[in-house]
Amino acid sequence: MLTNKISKPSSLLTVTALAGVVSAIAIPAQADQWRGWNIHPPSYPNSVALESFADEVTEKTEGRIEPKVYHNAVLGDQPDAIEQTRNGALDFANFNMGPMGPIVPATNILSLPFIFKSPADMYRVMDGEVGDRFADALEEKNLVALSWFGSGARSLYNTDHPVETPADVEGLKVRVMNNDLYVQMIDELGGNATPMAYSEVYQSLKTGVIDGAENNYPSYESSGHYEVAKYYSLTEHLILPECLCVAKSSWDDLSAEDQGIVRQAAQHAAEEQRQLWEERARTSRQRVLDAGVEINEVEDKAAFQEKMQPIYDDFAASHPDLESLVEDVQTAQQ
Ligand code: BDP
Repeated sequence: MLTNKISKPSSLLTVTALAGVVSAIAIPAQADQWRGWNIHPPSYPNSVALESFADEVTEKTEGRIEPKVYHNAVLGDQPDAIEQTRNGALDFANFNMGPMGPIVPATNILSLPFIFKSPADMYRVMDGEVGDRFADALEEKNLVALSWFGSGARSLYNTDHPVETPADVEGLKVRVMNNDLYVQMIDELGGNATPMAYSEVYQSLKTGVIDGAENNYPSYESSGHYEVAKYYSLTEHLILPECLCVAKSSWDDLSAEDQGIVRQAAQHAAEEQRQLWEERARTSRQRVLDAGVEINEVEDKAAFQEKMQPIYDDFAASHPDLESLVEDVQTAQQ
């Protein structure tokens, strides 16, 4: 008879050992559940690509990593989400480089108006050695940029009139993303800049807190801003890259094999996003036209470009260490 011979400590040991066996059977490999931030609705090109990223990672790691994407900024606004990803509270995200400037000064180069000649030039620069230097700067702030998404070109829109010359911006209250550089951008044109979260723009346009904002076709359309701000003027002043970024702490926890899988999935996601983007930019343009939006070309873009010169001068004066990178971005497009 075993019963009365088993002392308490050893029976506890048995229970603990058994529990270990049971849990080892129930959860063969502890899945790493990753939380991902996304600002856009599920049908947006970036959202679809992020879902593909999540699926590919889950499949290829055989469930060791299970990324889940939270759309529509339910996990917070972009500046908040950047902080949360830097400190590891979030594991991955699709971030625009605009609101990154206050944290990673080098990325402000990407926000210098008209720095990129076209979206194709932006892709070429970011996919090459120059792009790697931006990724290095991000990594110093605990964000691992695995691939670059596109976001077309941003143009000004407002509730009142077409913008054809810089003088047409005078006195307009224009929402910008959270970055002092954009405040200066609107100031130089004689407007009043209001940094504001993306989620607040629709209501603020509607109630007249602001007169306008600036964005690409897909965001102008999917956010509904076109319903209230009917004049879309093709200034195309910003061509901003976006990253698929992973929190450094989450990245460092991965085996080399899983890092390879995650990096490749991020690259596939960027390819998909860039393709979907082209289609969506076209359909968004058509949707806003059908809704009665007035789109105007800006004949004299040089007039806007000239107004931006003080931003370049001030940036050079305040960041002499970044001047060579500014030049490299420019010469890589020649
Ligand atoms: C969209 C970007 C998004 C920005 C948004 C904005 O994809 O990341 O947050 O513009 O204007 O085009 O805030």
